[in-house]
Amino acid sequence: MDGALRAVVTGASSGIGAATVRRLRAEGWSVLAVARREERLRALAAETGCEPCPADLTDPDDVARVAQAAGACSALVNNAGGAVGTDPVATGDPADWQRMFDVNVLATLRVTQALLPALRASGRGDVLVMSSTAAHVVYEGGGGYAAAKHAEGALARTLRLELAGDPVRVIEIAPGMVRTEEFSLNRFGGDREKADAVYAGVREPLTAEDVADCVAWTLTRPHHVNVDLLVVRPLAQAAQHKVVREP
Ligand code: 8X3
Repeated sequence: MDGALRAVVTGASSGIGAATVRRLRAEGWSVLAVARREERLRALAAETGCEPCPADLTDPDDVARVAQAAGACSALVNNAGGAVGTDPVATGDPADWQRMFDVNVLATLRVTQALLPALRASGRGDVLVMSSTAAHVVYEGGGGYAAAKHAEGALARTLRLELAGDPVRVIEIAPGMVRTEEFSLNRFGGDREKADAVYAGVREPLTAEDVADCVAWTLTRPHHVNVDLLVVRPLAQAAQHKVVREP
């Protein structure tokens, strides 16, 4: 691994983001870890040697600070995001939908715009977008999240077209069921019982480390190899609605 490689990872304070920071650091990357929660970032920095960069990606000034701190980087892992609620479209709260657009789509847009000059200048840049299987299929109660993730996927595909000829790959990873400490808990407003029910009886949902492994694999292919889209699900989830649950 070229010691000069430097990545920016957003949503780095937990779950897939934190696992990605650990994995890239273990592979010798220099990593700027971005998230809102400073204490968690500091702990991750003490553990891995990443550089913590506390920031709220819905704030343009914070995004400008991230770009400043990133300096000469070659990879951006747009991992920040999340789901809010499981209401049907008929009764969904527009504020939840707005929040999901802000943290998934607009955060990715802002950070990508801010870092593109550096990624281009690296001569071997990567914009990785952590979408979801919800970027490709819809399901009942997932309207707002699927709409935001579809938009994030559209951003990635459009950007790939617009960057044709530039030395910047655009990679989308779309994970299905991943059991992390916070994704479902946040979605259900902290209701542990509802969050746990998502994974009830499912043998081996994906872990954050499984997805970090995908991130590392896509980023470390020879640079002429662009993994456009990597869909990854646990073996127990044959499709969004086809989940094997053991009693
Ligand atoms: C998470 C996958 O199935 O909850 O991005 O939409 S799902």
